[in-house]
Amino acid sequence: MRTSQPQTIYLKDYKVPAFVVDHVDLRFELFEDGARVHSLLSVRRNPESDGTEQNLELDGDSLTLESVQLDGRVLSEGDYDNRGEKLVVSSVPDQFELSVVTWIEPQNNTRLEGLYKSSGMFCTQCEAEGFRCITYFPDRPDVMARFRTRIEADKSSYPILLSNGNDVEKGDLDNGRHYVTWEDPFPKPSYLFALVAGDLVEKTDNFRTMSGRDIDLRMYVEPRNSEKCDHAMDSLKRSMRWDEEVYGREYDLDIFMIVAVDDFNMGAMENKGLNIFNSSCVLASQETATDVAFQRIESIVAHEYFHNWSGNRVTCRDWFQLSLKEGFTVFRDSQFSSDMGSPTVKRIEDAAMLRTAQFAEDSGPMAHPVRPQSYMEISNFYTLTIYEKGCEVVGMIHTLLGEEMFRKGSDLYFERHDGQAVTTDDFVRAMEDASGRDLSQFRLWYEQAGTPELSVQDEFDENNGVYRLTIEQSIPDTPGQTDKKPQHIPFAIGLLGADGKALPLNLSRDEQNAPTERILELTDSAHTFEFHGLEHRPVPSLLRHFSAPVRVQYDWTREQLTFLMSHDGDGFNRWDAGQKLAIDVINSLIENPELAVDGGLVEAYRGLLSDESLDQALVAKMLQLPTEAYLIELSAQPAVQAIHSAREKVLGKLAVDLRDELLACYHRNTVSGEYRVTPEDVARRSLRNTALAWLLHIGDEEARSFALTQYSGADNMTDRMGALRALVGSDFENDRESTLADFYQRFQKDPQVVEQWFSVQAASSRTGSLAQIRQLMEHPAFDWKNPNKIRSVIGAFAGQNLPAFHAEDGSGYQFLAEQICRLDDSNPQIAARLVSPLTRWRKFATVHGQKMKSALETVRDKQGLSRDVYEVVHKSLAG
Ligand code: B3K
Ligand code: ZN
Repeated sequence: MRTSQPQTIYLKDYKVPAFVVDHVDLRFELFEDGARVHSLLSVRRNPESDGTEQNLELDGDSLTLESVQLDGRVLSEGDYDNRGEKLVVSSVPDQFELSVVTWIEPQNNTRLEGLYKSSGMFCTQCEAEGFRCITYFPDRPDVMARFRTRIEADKSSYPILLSNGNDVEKGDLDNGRHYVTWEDPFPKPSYLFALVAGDLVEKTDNFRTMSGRDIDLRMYVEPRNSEKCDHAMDSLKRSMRWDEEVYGREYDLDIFMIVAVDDFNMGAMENKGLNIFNSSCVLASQETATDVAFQRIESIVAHEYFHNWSGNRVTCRDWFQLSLKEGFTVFRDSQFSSDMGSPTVKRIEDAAMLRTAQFAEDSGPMAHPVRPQSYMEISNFYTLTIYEKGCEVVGMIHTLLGEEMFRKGSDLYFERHDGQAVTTDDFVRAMEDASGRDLSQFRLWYEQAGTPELSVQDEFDENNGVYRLTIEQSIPDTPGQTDKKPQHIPFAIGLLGADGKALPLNLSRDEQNAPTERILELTDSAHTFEFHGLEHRPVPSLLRHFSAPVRVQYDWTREQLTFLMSHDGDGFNRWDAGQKLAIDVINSLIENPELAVDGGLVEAYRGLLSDESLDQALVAKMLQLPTEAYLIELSAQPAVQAIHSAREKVLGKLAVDLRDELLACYHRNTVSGEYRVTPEDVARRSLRNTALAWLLHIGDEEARSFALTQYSGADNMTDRMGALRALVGSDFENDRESTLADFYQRFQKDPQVVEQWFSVQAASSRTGSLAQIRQLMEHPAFDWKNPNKIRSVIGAFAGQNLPAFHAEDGSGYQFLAEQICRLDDSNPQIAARLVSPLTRWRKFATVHGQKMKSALETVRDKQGLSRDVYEVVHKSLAG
């Protein structure tokens, strides 16, 4: 059990390790009632440290110590101290071998950190600080060692024994046991260690690298999942090829393994040569996974694979540098997804997520810089800021340097730091050194928290044909940070003429052949740019491709937005104009619910639905109304029920007025032939399912029969789920109930599908009342030990079923507090994640805010609160 008054750890206190470990020899004896871990460390004093430290300090957590030997001599209890979370060995020599035996109980490990059991198999999760739950070790990323791992277990229950690197020896032991020894030639931090033991089927494939080496690719899954591996395997091969072509990075070991486990705290883990995945992020078949899941799997497989260079070969010096590997790797995986699918759609998805969720984080009590200055529990810092804003920061460097210089920079970074544990500053320096660009001001993106706000004013000087754009930036205060300096912001723009054509952006009177898009670089708190040679006042297209993670304030008229929706040359801004228009219309209904829905919006949507010459993938995105979560984010004091009603009213109006177009869209987009996850087919299925959902929303009888037919006849999960979701979102109560029952009947043996079944109900206001949520939690398929089930019921309720979560009486908040307290003892990481919806209590109107606050207080007052939940709750209540 962790202490309830955790310490804060500061970046400024970083010290190089006093001792380094060159080699680790591990032997695991795995049994049903526990595991014995023998560890032999080759330790030496770090020549880079000041050499004054007499004692060796190793981290440990929940370990039973059986013995300690130093250079073969058994130490007695006076020679070491293992009270608290450390093993301190006194007065050690400069170089020595330390052998430690510990006993652990993976079968009772519900935190899912370290070594634990999931559906009968042993598996590990060591990032960030799980290795210390396996054995005593300097569990910090700047200690990089070579690992040799021998695993011993019962042969019939655990025929497959895996660890990092190459298998170098195997054999049988007495009592029906066997062993396999693995050796990883690459020095690595302990967080990349992995072990798996189970009764798994192996799926194999191979990949020839650019230098002609043959790599064995292996996937290990439970036998019932053996038909769900192809997509991940194909994604892996595409990722390997792409990383060679785009970054010149080749895979380095002879084997690459992927294992799927059902109980996993997050999506996946990039352990060296042995990636471990949450089953829901790797297993797919067309009957059981939606298009969205197929795409997510492709990007997560790529992400973990890309970590082999950005994270494993070059790792983080300390956990404050987490975004060094995460931001860069997310950037790499989004480039990859963009290359594999539709770049515009990918950009829209990334920006929408960032603006909805990261901006919320950045303006709440947990706001922190991309490189934080302090933390209590590092698990709380695997955040949208570290990952997604971190990705945007790397993306801005890419924009400022251009493709070629960026590649020079990444080559230099990998070459210079291969085998090292480094900082975000080292990354930026490599980019500077390779390109000759000065990024000193740019570094503020790593240091300052908060989302920059740009306010844009324009004027047109008719006499001189000059269009003037003034842009001011400011960055709001965040916990512990005020008076921020202006940041270096790449701001992409274009100007449109009355005919919708892109105008040349002449920055001076006599400029020739000016481009029609420019990246303006903002570095001061205010800039004015002049564009010359214009006959009429242009319509500006601002922050194209979402070129920086900032908020832009400009007084758009509805006419300008409608115009940009159909004319902007930048697909992203076309989509964004549609969103802004819809937001404006929804907001006016929130202010005045009696108002009629603006016919201009209906006509704009009619245009989208009818014009088949448009990019249908973009249209599919444009048809999605802004989410409730985003509308809440944008509002200074959100009234959730009013937002919900206004949005529903707009949806209803669009569906009624555009019924013919929606029916035509539904029929036109039937996809025949083989199931493929191409941008075209994904767009068609999405359009069709959106049309269906809208029509069911208004109770259309014809659409109802289409939904029922589509549901029962579907040959893929996207269509089946699309129909189910449409029915769940309708008032056809009997159909809703019978279809949900049928769905469970069909798929009850498949946990990944049951999770989708849970979440479609928990996320909908029609099926996710608090009473219904409690019923779902009583369902035999619900499992408190399985994070996916928690996320699909409790997470979906609090994160997506917003009218129910924000119920007037505060019952949603108290419910969540109750679940957090319950989970805190068994799985603190998952419990801490669930606190997030409550952290923004200050944003909500007093009556709601106070109820959210009191739910937080309920959690705060729980006895023996974990460090994870403690940090989030206390920071949220502070100030
Ligand atoms: N690096 C892991 C995340 C580990 C989370 C630990 N609490 C997965 C990833 O980002 O690739
Ligand atoms: Zn990652």
